[in-house]
Amino acid sequence: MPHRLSQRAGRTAVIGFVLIALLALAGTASGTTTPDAPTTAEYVVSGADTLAARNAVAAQGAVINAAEHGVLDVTATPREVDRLRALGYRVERRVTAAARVAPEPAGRPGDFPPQDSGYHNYPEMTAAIDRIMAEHPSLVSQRVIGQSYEGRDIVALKVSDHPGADEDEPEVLFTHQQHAREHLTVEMALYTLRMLTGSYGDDQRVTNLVDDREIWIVPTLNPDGSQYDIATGSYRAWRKNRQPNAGSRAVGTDLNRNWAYRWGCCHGSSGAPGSDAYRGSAPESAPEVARVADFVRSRVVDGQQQITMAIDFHTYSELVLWPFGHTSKDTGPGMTAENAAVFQTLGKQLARTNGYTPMQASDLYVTDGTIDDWLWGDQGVYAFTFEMFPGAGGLSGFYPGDEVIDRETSRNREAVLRVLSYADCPQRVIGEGC
Ligand code: GEM
Ligand code: CA
Ligand code: CA
Ligand code: ZN
Repeated sequence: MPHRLSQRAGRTAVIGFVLIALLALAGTASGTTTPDAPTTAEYVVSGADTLAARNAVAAQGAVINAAEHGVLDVTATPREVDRLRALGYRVERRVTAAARVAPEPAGRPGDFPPQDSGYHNYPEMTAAIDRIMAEHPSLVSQRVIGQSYEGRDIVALKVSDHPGADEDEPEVLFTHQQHAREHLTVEMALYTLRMLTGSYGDDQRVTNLVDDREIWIVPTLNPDGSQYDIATGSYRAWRKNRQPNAGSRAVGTDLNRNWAYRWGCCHGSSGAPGSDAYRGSAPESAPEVARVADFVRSRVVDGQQQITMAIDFHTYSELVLWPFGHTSKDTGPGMTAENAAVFQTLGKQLARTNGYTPMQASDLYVTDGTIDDWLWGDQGVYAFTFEMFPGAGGLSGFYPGDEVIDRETSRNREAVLRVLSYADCPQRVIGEGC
């Protein structure tokens, strides 16, 4: 709708929107060479200052990491760069490697650099969860819902007052770290777990929500990529999972292009294994996506999906996004005017609580095979994507220092609680009954 678009135009210009990874630069910066030598690199694309232009860039398979004032930071393969130039865009190699991507001094292999030791690697995350569960056995239970490609456990934590029982209560899903380098999102999961358990019994609002909801937290969907990102002790800026691709040296699928709703439909992902937006060989071809999708489907009881609302956490750009991403239409098949009003009203309300910028996902550019499109389109879950801190920042935006963790996770406290509150009847936000 025109009025929405014009409203947004100004905002969109100043949005740093983040999408994808940067392998080549990271590898070079950290002085490492890997057998799967990256084929992508970071470029600056100018002359792309409209939504149509962003969609055209994304449709070539390039991943748009940020869009500010018509200048795009993209991660692209040489072939994608050729296609962008053929379309008439000016494309320059970005030469300055972000300082934080090759931090000095480097950490121990498989760990964060010493100055970022406040972040949790996968074993540390597991230990932190175990400690919280030991402190609050009556509030948290854990389910291993499957394994990653390399065999790491993917877990779903359940927070509720009777976590061992399946009560007849609205369920809410929080997912984290589909993209390896978005480590702040794991801290968000730990924050939510600590906040809900730590305030239980003290804070009446939290107590009521834990009593009357069943809250699922998947703290990482991509443990393999996460560990790979820090495997050398320096950051690689890895995005995808670590699953090999038949017939290619390029490793990995972009998990957030692999979900089974209108997969690959709309020029919002890539069919090239070397691309950072590679959608995989088939919907749910990534085991991590398949296991989480199976878990979500397992929450259908008596024909009714128990999960009513969800947030999928990413970094960075400080955005609240909602479906659909695969089409720029506001309404249409699978999205009534009332559904769209719920998303818009609640999305704007959530954004007021954390200072992020709200918009329909496709107002940045079209993406297909994302989790929020699948959760809504296939499962009827009111699902949002949050892009956390920072608002802008190139490649280093993925690696804010650990001193921001407390501030930038607690920044989402109110949004998390608000989603939990509306989970019994999301339509209430527009004054409709259930
Ligand atoms: C994103 S989120 C894509 C935006 N669209 C939808 N439907 N959520 C991505 O997956 O590229 C940004 C990120 O990676 O953080
Ligand atoms: Ca239940
Ligand atoms: Ca209960
Ligand atoms: Zn992401």
